[in-house]
Amino acid sequence: MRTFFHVQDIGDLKKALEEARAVKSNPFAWKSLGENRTVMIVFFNSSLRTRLSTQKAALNLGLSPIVLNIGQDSWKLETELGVVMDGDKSEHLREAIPVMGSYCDIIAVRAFASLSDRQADYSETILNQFVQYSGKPVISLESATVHPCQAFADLITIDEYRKSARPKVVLTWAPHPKALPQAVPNSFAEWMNAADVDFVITHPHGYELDPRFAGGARVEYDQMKALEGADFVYAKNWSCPGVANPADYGRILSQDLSWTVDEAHMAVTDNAYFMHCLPVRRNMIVSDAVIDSPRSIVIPEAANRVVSAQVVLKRMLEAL
Ligand code: AN0
Ligand code: CP
Repeated sequence: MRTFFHVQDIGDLKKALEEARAVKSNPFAWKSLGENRTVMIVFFNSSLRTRLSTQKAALNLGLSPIVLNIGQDSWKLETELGVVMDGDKSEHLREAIPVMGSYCDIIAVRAFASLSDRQADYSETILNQFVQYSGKPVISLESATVHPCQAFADLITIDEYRKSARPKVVLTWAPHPKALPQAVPNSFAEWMNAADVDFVITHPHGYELDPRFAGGARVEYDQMKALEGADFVYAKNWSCPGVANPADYGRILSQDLSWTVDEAHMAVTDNAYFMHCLPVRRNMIVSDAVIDSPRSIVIPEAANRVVSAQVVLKRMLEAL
């Protein structure tokens, strides 16, 4: 595996889930696989789970992690090509990427969407420069349009908790005070479309996800109707994807608190589990009562980030 961006990169999902179970039940079985190998973990944005789980997954494999926070530990990096670098950016990505690549065997990168330039974000300009100039396998740790380590951990969690062969999974938009990227819902939709689940997306009008990720998924604009009989409720805020109207890209179109997942929403489900990738704003995305209830599985979901990262790193090490 040379890149981990999309569900297709992991191949057969049943095999990937079997591997996840094997890794989870015996995390240190591949302790010598990463010997004398290094993964560079690069952050352009904040993180709690991703930075910790990726390092933990590497350590389980005997793989040495190096973490770099761009602009804090490093020089501020210019990402645009062809600019006169007379501002506060001391170094260009064009040099920084091959230098980082020369110090490691695998590169993992977090670089969020700008939310200002749809064309640049949806062509993954930063992530693709890592592919082009590092010479190393690249993992997206949430780039402009995808968060595959999260979606894989979500699938592992659904597989663990499902009580039927084909559970109903509902992705619901929920309100948030700041504009957030579409990477998490894009990847969740892409992975759920590929998995054996009954998948429904619900959001206010204007929040339609890009069809390259959500294409084919059922969209139900009535949130309560969508939630009826759900086995899993996956809440997430995202800003306008700009599908119908590119001028609205990255904007907040609604802050309607009636979309906050509360006990009345959960009451119409089939005693569903509540999921969220975290970090979550309480009483914006989800009520205290729901996230504190025994049906909330946000902590085991976050714990599975180690498992998904370990399967991905293991596959990449095996292919080196
Ligand atoms: C980010 C997002 O919504 O993409 C990261 C989630 C894993 N969330 C925030 O910035 C709050
Ligand atoms: N879910 C997730 O990616 O969390 P962090 O942003 O804290 O890494």
